[in-house]
Amino acid sequence: MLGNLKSQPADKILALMTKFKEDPRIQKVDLGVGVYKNAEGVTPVMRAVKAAERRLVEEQTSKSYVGLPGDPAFADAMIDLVLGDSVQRDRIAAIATPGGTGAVRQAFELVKMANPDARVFVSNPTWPNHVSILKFLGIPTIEYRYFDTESRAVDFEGMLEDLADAKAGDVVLLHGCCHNPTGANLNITQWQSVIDLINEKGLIAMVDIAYQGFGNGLDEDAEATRLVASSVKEVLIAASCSKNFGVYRERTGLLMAISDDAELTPIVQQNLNYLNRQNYSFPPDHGARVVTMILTDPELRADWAAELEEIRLGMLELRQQLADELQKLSGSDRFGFIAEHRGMFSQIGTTPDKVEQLRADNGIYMVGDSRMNIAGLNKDTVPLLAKAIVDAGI
Ligand code: PLP
Ligand code: TYF
Repeated sequence: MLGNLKSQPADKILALMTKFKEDPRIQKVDLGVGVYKNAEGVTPVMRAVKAAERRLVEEQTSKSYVGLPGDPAFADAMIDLVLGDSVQRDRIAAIATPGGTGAVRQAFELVKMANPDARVFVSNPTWPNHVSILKFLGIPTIEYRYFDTESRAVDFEGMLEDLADAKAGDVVLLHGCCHNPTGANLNITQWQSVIDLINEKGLIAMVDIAYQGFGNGLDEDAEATRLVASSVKEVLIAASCSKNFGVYRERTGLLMAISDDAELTPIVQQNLNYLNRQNYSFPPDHGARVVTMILTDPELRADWAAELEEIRLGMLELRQQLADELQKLSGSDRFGFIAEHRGMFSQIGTTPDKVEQLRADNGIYMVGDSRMNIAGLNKDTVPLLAKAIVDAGI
C-alpha cells in the first residue's frame, strides 16, 4: 500500500527555511517564513505569554479533556477581540482549532458539508495553503484578480469584475487585514463595495484574519472583519493567534460561523463540534488557555497590547526606512508602496530569476513570488537589501 504513494509538492515557504539554515554564509538575511523576529533575529516569547504560562503551571489542577469545541471562555475572549460587539453573540457558533490553518481547514469542510456545489473565490495571489487545502478537499476554486503588479496596490476594478462571476452560495475568501503575500489591502470604502456585491449576489463571506495588530492597530485591523460580520448574512471567520500572541507552535486558532438567524446557531455549533471530532476530537488547549488568561486579565492584556504595539511600530519603521533608502539609491519613487503596505509582508513584484539572484549574490532569502518578511530586517540589513535590490535592476 505505502508503495503506491507519490511524492507531494513541498511548501515553498517551508522549503526556503531549510535552504536558509543550510547556507554557510555569515552574511545572510532571512525574509522568508512569516514569523516575527526582533532586531536580534529572535522570535521572542511575549512577556504576557510567559506570565500567563507561569500562572497556568501554578494554578492548573487538571489536564483532563475539555470539550469538542474547546474552552468556551476562549471562544468568548476571541470573539470579543475579533468582532467586538459588531454581531449578536447568539448568532455565532465557534470552535477552537489547531492554529488558523485548522480554522481554515474546518471552514472549508463546513462549506463542503453545507453546500457541495459551492465554489470558493480566492485572491490571486493568496496564502498557498488556501489553494492547497481547497484542492485536497476537491472544492472548486476560482481566482479573482487582486494585486496590480504595476502599482503594487490592489487591482480593485479587476477584483470586482472577477467577483461578479460568483453565483448565489459561492464563498468569497478575504484576508481580514495584512494581506499575505502582497501586503496590499482594501480601504474601508472598497470593503463596503465588496460587501455590497456579496449581498447583491447572495454570496457567503469567509474572512481569514491571521495578523490582527500587525497593520494599523488591534481595533483598526479588525474594522473590515467587523463590517463584514455585521453586514453579510452568513460569514465564516478563521482567526489565528500564532502571530499576535507569538504562540506559533502551540497551534491556537478559532473558527467562527455566523448565521443569519440565531435559531440556526445550535445546529451550526453541533456541526462544528462534529468536524472537530472527525478530525482530532479535542482541539489543543494550552495556547488557547494562555490567550484567554491574557485577554481576560486587565494587566496581562495591557502588557500584551503594549508589546504587540511595539512590534507593529517597529515593522512600520523598517518599512519607512527601506522605502527611503530605495528612494535615495534608485532616485525614483517606485518603491513608495513598501511604506504603504501593511502587515508582515510586501510583495515587491519582481521575477523568480531576480529573487534567485538576490539569494545567490547577496544571501537574501525572499519567497519565489518576491514576498519579503519585513520583520526579517533590522536597521543594519535594510541598506544592504536596498542596495542589492537596486544593483539587481529591480
Ligand atoms: N492564514 C494566513 C493568511 C496566514 O498567513 C497564516 C500563517 O501563519 C495562517 C492563516 C495560519 O497560521 P497558523 O496556522 O500558524 O495559526
Ligand atoms: O505565510 C507564512 O509564511 C506563514 C507561515 O505551510 C506558514 O503563514 C507558512 C507555510 C505554512 C504554514 C505557515
